[in-house]
Amino acid sequence: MSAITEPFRSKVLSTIPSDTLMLTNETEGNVGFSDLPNQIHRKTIRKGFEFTLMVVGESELGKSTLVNSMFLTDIYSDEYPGPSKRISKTVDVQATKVNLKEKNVNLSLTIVDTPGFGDSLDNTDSWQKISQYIEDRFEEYLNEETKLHRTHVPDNRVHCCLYFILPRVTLRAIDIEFMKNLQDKVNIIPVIAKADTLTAEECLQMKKNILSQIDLHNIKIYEFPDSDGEEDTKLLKQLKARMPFAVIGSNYVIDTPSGGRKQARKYPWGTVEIDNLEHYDFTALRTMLIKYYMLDLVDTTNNVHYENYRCRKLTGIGSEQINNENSNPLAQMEEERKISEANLKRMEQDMDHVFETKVKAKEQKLEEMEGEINRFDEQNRKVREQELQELADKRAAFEKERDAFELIIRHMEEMKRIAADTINKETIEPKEKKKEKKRLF
Ligand SMILES: Nc1nc2c(ncn2[C@@H]2O[C@H](COP(=O)(O)OP(=O)(O)OP(=O)(O)O)[C@@H](O)[C@H]2O)c(=O)[nH]1
Ligand SMILES: [Mg+2]
Repeated sequence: MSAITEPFRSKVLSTIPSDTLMLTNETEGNVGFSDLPNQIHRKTIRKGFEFTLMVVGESELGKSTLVNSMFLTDIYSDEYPGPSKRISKTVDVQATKVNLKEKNVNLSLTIVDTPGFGDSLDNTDSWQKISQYIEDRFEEYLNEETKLHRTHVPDNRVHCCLYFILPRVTLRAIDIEFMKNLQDKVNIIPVIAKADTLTAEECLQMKKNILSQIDLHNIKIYEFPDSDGEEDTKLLKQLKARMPFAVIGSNYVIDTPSGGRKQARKYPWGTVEIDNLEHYDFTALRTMLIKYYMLDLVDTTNNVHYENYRCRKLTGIGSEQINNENSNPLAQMEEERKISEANLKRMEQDMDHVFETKVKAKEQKLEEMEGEINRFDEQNRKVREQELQELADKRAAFEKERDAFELIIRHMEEMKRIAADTINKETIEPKEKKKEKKRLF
């Protein structure tokens, strides 16, 4: 059935100049809202996507290698190594941003690394800085969102946390503690790191152990949703059944006999392609995380974790606003005064915190700039020294040449003088001889 009645359509069409009519037979009979998905598609393509992936796990578990392998890019390289290679290994949180493009789609990817996690002798509370980082990003987002003038609210919230587990039989206390404390703040996907160090049976056993421990401790990890697209349902179910993913990563690429190129790990006994689903779950993880559920991770972050945070934040303020109807007006005023004071104090603390963060960021930037300037100065100094040396060499060469030239000049003048003397002598002598002759006569 047509959405516009025929007489109305004729009326509308007759008011439009004929040369501007672009309707084809195909679009006639539709008002156009069937094209909304395409509009959304075009709009989102134009805007691009933002995604933040956090990697947590002990040093040397292959976090950076896996991130490189997953996004087929050198986010970390010899020139720009992972944070643990650049900074001291205390639990710190470091974000690296890269812009990726695949076909026409732009992805602004932020990788958040946590160098030093689990490296101390006492790892109690090593999750705290990470938790704080996640909350700080929520707070930033909340502040941006509640601004009077907001155009684009940058989304730096952590959308997914890959938690790397040591390839050893079961979870350790630190793993359980981390997941328990962060489960309500971020989508956690546990992965068994360096799975090539386990036999197939050990790997299977480890997966079972991890799942039962997660269950036992009531830990909420990210649940990939059930697919509703008929085509992929079976595949996604199979991939999901592989959780927790046992992964390997590699920065090496080999040429395959079929003429292709693949990321692989080389061992003394042979080569393993990291995307071989027969052995490892790298492809399962990448497919689920990037191809199918990246937007779901963003949505869950927004609708569940961020919403939780907002609620916690708002009820934190609201719970103090207890309105005791039975109290007398003076007591009520006193109560309100206390609430205002508490709110003021909280705002002050928040502002202090924002200020401190900003100061820290500024200081870090200044340090970096100072480093840059020092490097620049050092370079300039070396260039100047080299130029001075070259100038000194040129001056010495010039002075040598000048001395030689002056010697030649002096020599020539001497010669000239001798020649002049000789000529003089020769001109005086004949005259004297003539005089003598005259005297004789
Ligand atoms: N056997 C094996 N080694 C791996 C794997 N992935 C990475 N490695 C090696 O492990 C070492 C550490 O890898 P990285 O990717 O730097 O590890 P990381 O977790 O980022 O280390 P930090 O940044 O120091 O915390 C490197 O020598 C890698 O080649 C893997 O899947 N299996
Ligand atoms: Mg690293």
